[in-house]
Amino acid sequence: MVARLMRSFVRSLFLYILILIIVSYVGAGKVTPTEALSDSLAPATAISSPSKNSIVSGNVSVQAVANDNVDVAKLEIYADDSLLSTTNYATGSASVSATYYWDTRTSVDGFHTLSSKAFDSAGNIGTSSTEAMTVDNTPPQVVLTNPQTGSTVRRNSSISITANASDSSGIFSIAFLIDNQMVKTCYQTLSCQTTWLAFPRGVHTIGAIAVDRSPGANKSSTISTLTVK
Ligand SMILES: [Ca+2]
Ligand SMILES: [Ca+2]
Repeated sequence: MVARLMRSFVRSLFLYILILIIVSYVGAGKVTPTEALSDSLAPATAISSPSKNSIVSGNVSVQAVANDNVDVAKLEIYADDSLLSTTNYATGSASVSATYYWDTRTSVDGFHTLSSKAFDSAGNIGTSSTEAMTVDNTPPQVVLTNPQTGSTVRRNSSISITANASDSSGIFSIAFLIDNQMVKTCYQTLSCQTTWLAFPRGVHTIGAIAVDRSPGANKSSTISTLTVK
């Protein structure tokens, strides 16, 4: 009798302990089948090229990168708020990149932004920070300030040739050509000067070419004529 009671007590105690273990294990949220499969972490993404605050012109290679704890299913690239490209990836691609060739000539010159958006296969969305860019497809302005076109000078006189240039991206160079021969180049300056000994007699051409500091190296030129008598 006592032995049966003891066996019953031990069996009840064992069951009680077992239930306590199961309740505490599940209650603590250690592992449940649903949670083991879920993914609540959004992918991280960024514009990796061009670097922020770049001056861009012409065709620009825009690169975005993304990574996720499980996988990146899709990566989008945006200019301002317009979708430029969508790239899809195979299941299990945890680290990805995408490239889009952006023709900046389809955008007006000035301030623009680039950003990216990454989606994982669980539907989480990660958004990059917004990177500022300046589009410059406009050639510089250049003016030959001396000599005045159409003027006449004496043979063997010393002629000062001067030009000014300006551009929203800055000036890379100003070059002078006399009768299509390069005679002088000034760099990183808005004005350039050289001296020419007027020779021989006849009509000569004096040209100035300015190049801006955009990656596309936009350029402008102007030409004057000068008669040496
Ligand atoms: Ca994820
Ligand atoms: Ca420019």
